[in-house]
Formats: sequence, structure tokens, C-alpha cells
Amino acid sequence: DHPAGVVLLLTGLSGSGKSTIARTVATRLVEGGTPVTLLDGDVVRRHLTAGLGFSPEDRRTNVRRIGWVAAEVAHHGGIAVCSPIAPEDAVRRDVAAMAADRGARFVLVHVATPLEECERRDRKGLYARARRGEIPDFTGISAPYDVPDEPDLRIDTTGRDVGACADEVLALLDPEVGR
Ligand code: GGZ
Repeated sequence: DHPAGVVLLLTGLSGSGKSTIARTVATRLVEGGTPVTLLDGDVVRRHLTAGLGFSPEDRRTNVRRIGWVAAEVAHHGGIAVCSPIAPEDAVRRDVAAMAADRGARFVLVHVATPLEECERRDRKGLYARARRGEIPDFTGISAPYDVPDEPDLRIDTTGRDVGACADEVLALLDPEVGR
């Protein structure tokens, strides 16, 4: 018997800092000797969920597939760090349920950087395109984002250092790390 692992889900808008925090958390865990599976948007959508778009149904499938893999990883004692937008509350609950079914701990982090800040960053120019109507169903502009009611942690990354944000997330995992 091995101790249960963790499904860590970082949810938030495009440009909120989810991926950056996820990568930093993953790197620190690996440096500490904890194996990590990183399920980040871009890579996941190129492989695990290749072919899916951004309709509500495709997003549900995307996030549920990520959740399924994450629960499997955690069932075997690993830590799965996932960073999809995961805009729907009901689907985040599905992921929590999949983790619970596999005996894993579920940790929800809301990367709550405000839309204005995400749009100001606009690293990929997607918000500008969405405002011009070139990207339909863009989360925060023309597609909904359900703000999580009771996340384990809420982080606004505005003006903050990624390392400090990662530390806050790592503190949630402490009991599991370094076993
Ligand atoms: C939201 C979109 C869209 C639309 C493309 N809406 O900043 P990014 O570029 O790298 O992160 C966004 C990513 C979102 O994919 P997810 O798999 O995380 O979304 S979900 O959980 O809702 O399935 C953005 C890019 O894809 N992108 N079109 N319409 N984000």
C-alpha cells in the first residue's frame, strides 16, 4: 500500500498565470525528489485532447480527460499538477469526484488574477483578437467563467513574483511532499 497522491487543479482565465505557477510548482517538487505529472493546457491539447475546440462540450471533455489521467496518477501515489482554464464549476466537481473515487486528495487553486490584468498582459494577443470578434467563445470575453466558491487557495498574481505564488501552493501540499 502506498499513500494517496494529489490532484492539484489550478483554474483561472487565460493569462492569469496558471501555467507559470504550475511549471514552477512542478519544478520545485521534482527538485525535492517528488515525481510530478504536469498536465498543462498547450501540451494536453496537442496530445491527450488533440482535435478538441472551445465549445462548452469540448471544454468539458478536455477537462474531464485531464481529470481522469490526474486521478490515475494520484491513485498510484503521484502528484498531478493540472492547469486548464476549467471554466465550469460542475466539471471541476467532476474532477474532484474522480480524484476521490481513486482515493486521492483534490486541491483546488483559483488563480484569480482579474480579467483587466489578464487582458493588459495579453501575452499572445488573444484578448485583442477576441475583442475584435475574431475568436468566438473566448473565456472572460464571450464565454463564461464560474468563479469557484470555496477553493483551497485563491491567488491574484497581479504584481507578484511567481516564486512566491508557487510557495503558497506548495504550502497546501506540504503533508504529501517529501514522503
Ligand atoms: C479560452 C482559448 C480560446 C478560447 C484558444 N477561450 O493563454 P492560453 O491561450 O495559452 O490559454 C488558453 C488556452 C485554454 O485552453 P484550456 O484547455 O485551458 O481551456 S479549457 O479548460 O476551457 O478547456 C488560450 C487558448 O487555449 N485559447 N481559444 N476560445 N482560451
